[in-house]
Amino acid sequence: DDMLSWQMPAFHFTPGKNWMNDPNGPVFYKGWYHLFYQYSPAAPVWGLIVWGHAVSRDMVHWRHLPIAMETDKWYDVNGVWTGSTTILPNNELVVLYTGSTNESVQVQNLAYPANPSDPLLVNWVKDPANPVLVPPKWINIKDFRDPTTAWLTPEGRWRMVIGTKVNRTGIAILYDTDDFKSYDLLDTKLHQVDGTGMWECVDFFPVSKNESGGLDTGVIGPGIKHVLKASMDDDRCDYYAIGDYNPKTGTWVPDNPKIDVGIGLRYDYGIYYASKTFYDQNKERRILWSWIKETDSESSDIKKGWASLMAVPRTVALDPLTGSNLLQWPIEELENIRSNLNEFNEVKLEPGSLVPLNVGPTSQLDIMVEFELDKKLTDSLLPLKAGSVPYNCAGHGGAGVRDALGPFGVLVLANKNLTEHTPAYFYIVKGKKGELDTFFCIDQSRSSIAKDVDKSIYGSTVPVLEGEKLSMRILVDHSIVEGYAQGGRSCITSRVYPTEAINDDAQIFLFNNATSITVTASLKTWQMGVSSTNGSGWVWIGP
Ligand code: DQQ
Repeated sequence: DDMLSWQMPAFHFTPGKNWMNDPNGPVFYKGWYHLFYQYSPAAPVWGLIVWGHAVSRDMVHWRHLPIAMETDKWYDVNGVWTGSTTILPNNELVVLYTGSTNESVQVQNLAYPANPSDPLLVNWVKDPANPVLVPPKWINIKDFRDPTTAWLTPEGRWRMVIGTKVNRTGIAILYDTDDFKSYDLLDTKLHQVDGTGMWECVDFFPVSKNESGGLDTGVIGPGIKHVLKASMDDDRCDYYAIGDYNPKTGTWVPDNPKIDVGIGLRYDYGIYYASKTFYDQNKERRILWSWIKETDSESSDIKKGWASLMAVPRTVALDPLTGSNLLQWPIEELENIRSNLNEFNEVKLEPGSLVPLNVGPTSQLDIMVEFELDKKLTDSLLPLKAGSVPYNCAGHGGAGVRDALGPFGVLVLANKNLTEHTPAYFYIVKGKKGELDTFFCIDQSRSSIAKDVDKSIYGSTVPVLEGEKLSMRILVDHSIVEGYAQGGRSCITSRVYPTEAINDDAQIFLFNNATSITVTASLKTWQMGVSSTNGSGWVWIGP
């Protein structure tokens, strides 16, 4: 039916049919970007997982390849689970992945391309030495998974991280190896945080304080910080922290213990899980992939025949201005599928205004907006009273609740009478000490008149520095809306399932629900990928 087929994204990766979860082993090899992923070929629900495989020249147009690894060995017969690729100095690839054994023990296995001269890497060999790692005695056999990319230590050994937990403490442990077959567990833990539960899909990588490009995983030295990320099985969110890594002791310490892993910063304040980065040596950048699940009902997924997509690949780097958060931004290749630019300059948004924008079809859009506020008004705003409940996006009723300095932003996937619409907005409050706090939110509460879909309100604070305009970028692709505030300091991914605001009936608006401030908006919008797709899936464009 039209509504369900409309939900298929056009420029986000999906397997087309059935179920997908975590991105696995991303790598650039002989001119091709490879994406493997947790794939359930039997149904659009999680089940017996194999490695799906697709390749691309630009991470925008994809070609699906045969399943790379099946559940055909006793050590992975219950699932070929998440893993990572390492590029050896001679340019050979090795993959480490978690297998769920015939007894559901989580073990680590080694695999490599059957034919390294095949740039498409169609066939894979599992090493006869598998499993190469079994859970140490002090770890539960079902809490030992998702090996990272390995890197060379100053001693010339390979080192990688695995996530685990003991009781309620989430832990990242390190192994050193020379040949990827026998391993030494380090005595120290890379890091651990009490009360966080199982750490899935741990990621660990360096970022530069001075340069905007990415760093290969093993790079250490002055001017370099290290990011530790864990996917929290407890609340299904990806948390990261920035800190210092000591390769000698094999430990990592967060810069700010208050925003430690599992406690503070998230890659994304919406739906975003089991993400993984890789160093793209082709363009010297670090790329972040992430699984975005469905938030409708399982019966809808079965009806439409597919479930889950990948967020658009994002570059990640340390924010040079704050030094305390990452910047995530859609890869530049996505700009190649932009067309039909529409520009609006200095649109005045009086308190309570709603301005329709005529930009043509709106189910595949890239929107970039800047907002300017009258500084005198922000100065005159009264600080929060002692004892009053601080604002947060989820708890204050969404985009319909009006206050002095917000909300204002963009409505996407809106129908004519606004019974369906998804607002992305800023909301400014003056804190108890008189400081301005800016929130970036996406409100799904009226995104659909359907009853069986998630309608949470997502968001968090976003750092805004002196003299900066407020800016947001919104990618709309049928059933996914991705928001990036302040150049990617804060991101929100939401899945929305309108029933009426689809096809030609979907519109976008600017809005200002603030009661005491006029906001000036300037924006650009582009159609995304409309020439190369028909809006219902992927079109392969050959090399
Ligand atoms: N998904 C995989 C596991 C991983 C989890 C299984 C995270 O390896 O821990 O499909 O979503």
